[in-house]
Amino acid sequence: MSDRIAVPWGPRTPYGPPADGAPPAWPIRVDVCLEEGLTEAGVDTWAQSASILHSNGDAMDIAVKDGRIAGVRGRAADRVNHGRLDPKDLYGWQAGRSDDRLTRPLVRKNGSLAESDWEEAMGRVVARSKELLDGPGGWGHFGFYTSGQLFLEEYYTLAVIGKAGIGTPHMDGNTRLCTATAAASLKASFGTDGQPGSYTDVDHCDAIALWGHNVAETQVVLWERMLDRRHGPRPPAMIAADPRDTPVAREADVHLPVRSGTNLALMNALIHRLIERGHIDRRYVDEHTIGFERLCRTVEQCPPERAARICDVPVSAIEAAAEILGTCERLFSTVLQGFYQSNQATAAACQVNNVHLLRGMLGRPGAGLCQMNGQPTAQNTRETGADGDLPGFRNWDNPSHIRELADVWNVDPAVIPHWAPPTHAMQIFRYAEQGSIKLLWISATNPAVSLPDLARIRRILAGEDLFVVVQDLFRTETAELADVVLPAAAWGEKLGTFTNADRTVHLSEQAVAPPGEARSDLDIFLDYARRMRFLDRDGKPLVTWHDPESAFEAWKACSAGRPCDYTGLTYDRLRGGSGIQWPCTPSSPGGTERLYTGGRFNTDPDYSETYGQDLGTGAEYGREHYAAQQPGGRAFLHAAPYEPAPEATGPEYPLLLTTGRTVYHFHTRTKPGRVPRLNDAAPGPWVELSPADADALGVAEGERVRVESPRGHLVAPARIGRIRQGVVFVPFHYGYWDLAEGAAPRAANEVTATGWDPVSKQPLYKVTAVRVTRTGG
Ligand SMILES: Nc1nc2c(c(=O)[nH]1)N[C@H]1C(S)=C(S)[C@@H](COP(=O)(O)OP(=O)(O)OC[C@H]3O[C@@H](n4cnc5c(=O)[nH]c(N)nc54)[C@H](O)[C@@H]3O)O[C@H]1N2
Ligand SMILES: Nc1nc2c(c(=O)[nH]1)N[C@H]1C(S)=C(S)[C@@H](COP(=O)(O)OP(=O)(O)OC[C@H]3O[C@@H](n4cnc5c(=O)[nH]c(N)nc54)[C@H](O)[C@@H]3O)O[C@H]1N2
Ligand SMILES: [Mo]
Repeated sequence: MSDRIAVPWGPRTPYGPPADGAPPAWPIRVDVCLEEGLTEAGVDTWAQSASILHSNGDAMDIAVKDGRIAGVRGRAADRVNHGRLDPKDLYGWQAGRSDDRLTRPLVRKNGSLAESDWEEAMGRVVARSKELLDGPGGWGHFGFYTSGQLFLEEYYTLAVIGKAGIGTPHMDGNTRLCTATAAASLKASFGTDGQPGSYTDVDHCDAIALWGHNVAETQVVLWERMLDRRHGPRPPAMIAADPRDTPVAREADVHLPVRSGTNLALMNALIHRLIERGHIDRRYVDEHTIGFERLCRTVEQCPPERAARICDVPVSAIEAAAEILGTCERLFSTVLQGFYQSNQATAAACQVNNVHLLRGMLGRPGAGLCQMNGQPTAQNTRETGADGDLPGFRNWDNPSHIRELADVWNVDPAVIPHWAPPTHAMQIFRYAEQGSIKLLWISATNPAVSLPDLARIRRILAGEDLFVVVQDLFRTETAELADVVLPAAAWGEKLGTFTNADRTVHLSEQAVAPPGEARSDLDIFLDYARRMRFLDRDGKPLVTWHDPESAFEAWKACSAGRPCDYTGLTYDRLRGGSGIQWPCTPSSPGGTERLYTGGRFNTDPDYSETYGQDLGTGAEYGREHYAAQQPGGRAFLHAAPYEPAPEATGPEYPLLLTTGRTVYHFHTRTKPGRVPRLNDAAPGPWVELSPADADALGVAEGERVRVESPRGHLVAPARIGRIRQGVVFVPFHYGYWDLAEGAAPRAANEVTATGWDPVSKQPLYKVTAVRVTRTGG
């Protein structure tokens, strides 16, 4: 195998677009990584699974040797990766074997965490829950903050517990930080969540546009598919919008190095040109969309010359991008954090939807769009309603959707919180800060490193009156602040399903036993439901399932008739071959490659997941206003003018900090930080500065610098180059669990601000005003 640390993308396997009707021609390349000395022939058993370290959904088999996970091998038969794996997946399995896994529950005694057992730990959680639920305030005291990394069955169980057992609207996932804008923009434009496109669009397209998506480092195998097309016959053109000189930007034909926070100006200018040049499919627009006139009026105000000034990019680059977008025949776009975590996130993401609607670039091979996910199972958090959504992409404001859920769960509709939008994560932490939330249950996420303004988050979690439950694999920065810590089984130690960013559902088998007394998240939630005696309206147990497969069957019933219909899937159907894309029903058992093939969208008021929001303020419109527009299956062309980001630079904080990822690490590094090959590849954070800014500051390559905002500071060595002037980049992966006590702060979120997009409520991690100074180190 080639050195995938040195060259993360491995060797090229070029290919061209298939002839019409022919299957995708992307060659198979099976990547394998086994522990030293082990060969494939020596493996005892293989357990089918898929990647849990990004949303691409790369399928793999887990090698088991002597009862331990001993490596991985890509699955050649899978539609997503044709056998390929990325560096994190090749080595990441080693983290589960780390000798500092949590193996027993911990409870806080006399101020510090002490080893305990399940009886005592769950006893404490249940006692506090009952006390709060039976007292004044009831459900209002509960907050649940979960993940994009559990399995579908676990989220669905949690959603039922929260929404029908306790009846609290205060439930969200870290998906709020991750893909809330994907969901919000899909709902706004197309009526419901769900990716229209498919990865096979890469095989067919003649242009690829990457909007704030460093796919080379964050979805390595998808990037390999793109690169292989670029190296084959009839390669697609490529556009990248990113303030940094990423591997994607270097490969692209047109790089738009926008000043962070100005995406909407760029998009409005591109659409301005498309309309002006007549590069639109007028028939598609007339038949399948609403809002064209208003969009024209809005983008009229933003010609490329104006956007060039706002974004600080050459007009010629905007013109070149508009030419590709306007003349290609099959456009595939992906959007991610450079848009979702930046200024005017939902409004900007909706403009990418608009480009596709204006050009009729949806629902055909090669003409597709992915409002990407980041985390491996974020799609499931959203579809099961373990976040601020209702299960099955139902609309909280539609009483008949609430009745459907009440019927599925056999509860009174009044129990299900639906009198206001569900509480988003940033608001949950605010309620905890103010004291109305008194029990916060955090599963599979590490907010003490990943939320903005960490000093504030630490203060909230450490608050005397807040009872914090943390369910994790390791003793994280967040676990250190908990009252009860529950040890969870990891990927490979439990059974379940999850769905990637192009709607492909994979089964993940249990390969080995969890360490010590660790239990699957599903078993923990089921145990809680039993102890709390949650009942349905006939006095029978509310949660009627007892294991992953019965939970999956329960979910299928809830998904029936909705866009994410799973009724045609079974565990057995997911075994052996490839993952399958939803919707999958008994009448479409092979799944569905693309949504909206006929130009009919999910916007009917009886079906849609939303009644619409104002893009500028997030205000909810309500059914009357929505229905009056008579969407009837047409998509919305949303329009909004550019407004500058709330975080403005000035004399005191003259630079813009943007944060993000490196190919070798995953989030707060609880896994790759424990894998020597990955950790050694990027052992600590750094500060990327443009040569001009470094010069002005007198900073040399490698010199330790201080990055500071009114919230806090971090210290890390400078890396000069590969970023536009005025913008500074710091990876957000590095917290404190493996840092010596007394060392200088190094987490990017010491500096970032509490602020979010008005529509999606996704935090604004990509635009923070800072100053950078020399430390003399
Ligand atoms: N290696 C690795 N892969 C991962 C993950 C990981 O932690 N590590 N995490 C997974 C998850 S959960 C997610 S959400 C995805 C995220 O995947 P990406 O979105 O690709 O990753 P980021 O590095 O957060 O941001 C992407 C780019 O946005 C650019 N950017 C910053 N501000 C702006 C702006 O205002 N406008 C534009 N146009 N661009 C801007 C940054 O320079 C950065 O290169 O990755 C997934 N895959
Ligand atoms: N500044 C800045 N901040 C950011 C971002 C950014 O770009 N910039 N990106 C944001 C984004 S997109 C994301 S997704 C978040 C990620 O932020 P987090 O979700 O906080 O990051 P992780 O390190 O993935 O945390 C997941 C936790 O779950 C645990 N875990 C893993 N598997 C399991 C399991 O099966 N069961 C249980 N119970 N626990 C498990 C892991 O050990 C880990 O502690 O960070 C956000 N924060
Ligand atoms: Mo994410």
